[in-house]
Amino acid sequence: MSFYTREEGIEKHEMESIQFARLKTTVANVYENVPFYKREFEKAGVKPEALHSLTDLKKLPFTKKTDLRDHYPFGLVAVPMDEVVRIHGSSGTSGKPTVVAYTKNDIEHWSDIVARSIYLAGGRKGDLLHNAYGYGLFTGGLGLHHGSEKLGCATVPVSGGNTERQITLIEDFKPRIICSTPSYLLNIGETMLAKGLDPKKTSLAFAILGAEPWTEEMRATIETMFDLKAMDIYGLSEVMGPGIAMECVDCQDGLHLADDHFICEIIDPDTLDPVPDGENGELVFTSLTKEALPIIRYRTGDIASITRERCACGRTSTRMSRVKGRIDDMFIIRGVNVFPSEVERILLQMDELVCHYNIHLKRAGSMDHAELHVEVCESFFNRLPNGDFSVGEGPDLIKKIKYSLKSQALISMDVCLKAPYSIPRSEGKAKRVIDLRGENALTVE
Ligand code: DLL
Repeated sequence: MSFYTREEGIEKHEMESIQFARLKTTVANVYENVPFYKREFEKAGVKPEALHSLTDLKKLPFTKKTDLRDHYPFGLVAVPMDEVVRIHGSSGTSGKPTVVAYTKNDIEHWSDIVARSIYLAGGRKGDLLHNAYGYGLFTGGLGLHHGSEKLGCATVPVSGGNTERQITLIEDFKPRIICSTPSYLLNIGETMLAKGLDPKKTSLAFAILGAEPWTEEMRATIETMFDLKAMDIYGLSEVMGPGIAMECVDCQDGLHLADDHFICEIIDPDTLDPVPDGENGELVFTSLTKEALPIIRYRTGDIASITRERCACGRTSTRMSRVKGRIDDMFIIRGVNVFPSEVERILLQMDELVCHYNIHLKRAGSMDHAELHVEVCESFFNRLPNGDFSVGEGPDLIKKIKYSLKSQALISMDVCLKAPYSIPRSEGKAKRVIDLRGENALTVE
């Protein structure tokens, strides 16, 4: 088994001593150089000297998204601004972005981390990599780009959108690897099929998919559609960008965390207590090597679990599960907590449906209710008289969907079937929840 770096295979205790040394440096750095952290540490009654082992990390206060917003744009930067060589931002849809900064060394480390991630996914020097993540403030495009070049791949910086051109370049350049959101790769595949092209016949062997929640069912759909292997990549701009964790092509069994650069904790988002390995909770990250914007115990709002068991590929890194969703995307219908990914998992078990759906949240009186809009596949649609969902097999399919949601996940939703291609396609992060409840109506990405 070949690893990209030695660190991927070292024993836990050796990794922990690397982590502890780096943690001490990071904590001393933020205490000295970021007034916000000095204040927060003082409020919590801790000094950097109080760190005697990794377990002391939990004495430190959490950092939240609002802390980054409150110090917009550069209030949490720990180095003089003339050492900053790059600025990125979060992909929020409204208001000001959450800003993050990088030094030259930060970009070097990030490139190494992403190069290792691409290697984990099967990429090798000399491969051609088609990068359909958006270039810009979003970290997806440039993050994958620098890692790909570092690994030695011929990198095609296509960015998101212009699907026709994506297809032309895939056909002509014959890339071995594609990077995009899962929903956008599905869109590319469908567009190929509509043009009479067979996605199975492309040169693509590996897909590096992330930036939004997706499911094993979606993986199966994409892998079959393109005849490739699809791996999950996780990251967030506040902590660095893509590459914080990456699945290996060998096992596709959880995402390998970059333990040498980040410490991951899982907490109960209500009590803030640690959650045992294997149980879902909120992911919290502390950076270990970042210079421009080191971050301490950042609450991501993402729900997942971790395991410290060695992967069958031989790597010893901590592995995290697929992200189930963000706490903010979760909605409560009749007392049941619902993540869109749970709905997706159930829908994709039905041959009559395709992976294009969204959930409309509405308020009737004091009650919230959810309406699922989901597309049927073409062959089902063609069997309906005049495309009318209220006759033929339509009502039975609605009943079947409602029953599956209720019996498998206790979810009660109204169901509206939609004609093929009637739900807007994603060119980046798919919009799964459309909140139509009153004044604060918003669309959750
Ligand atoms: O989405 C970074 C990224 C780019 C990751 C390309 C992977 C590939 P942000 O725009 O800051 O950064 O959004 C971060 O997206 O907190 C998660 O809620 C979600 N997310 C990212 N990757 C995954 C994933 C990038 N693999 C937010 N599965 C995170 C589920 C993901 N959700």
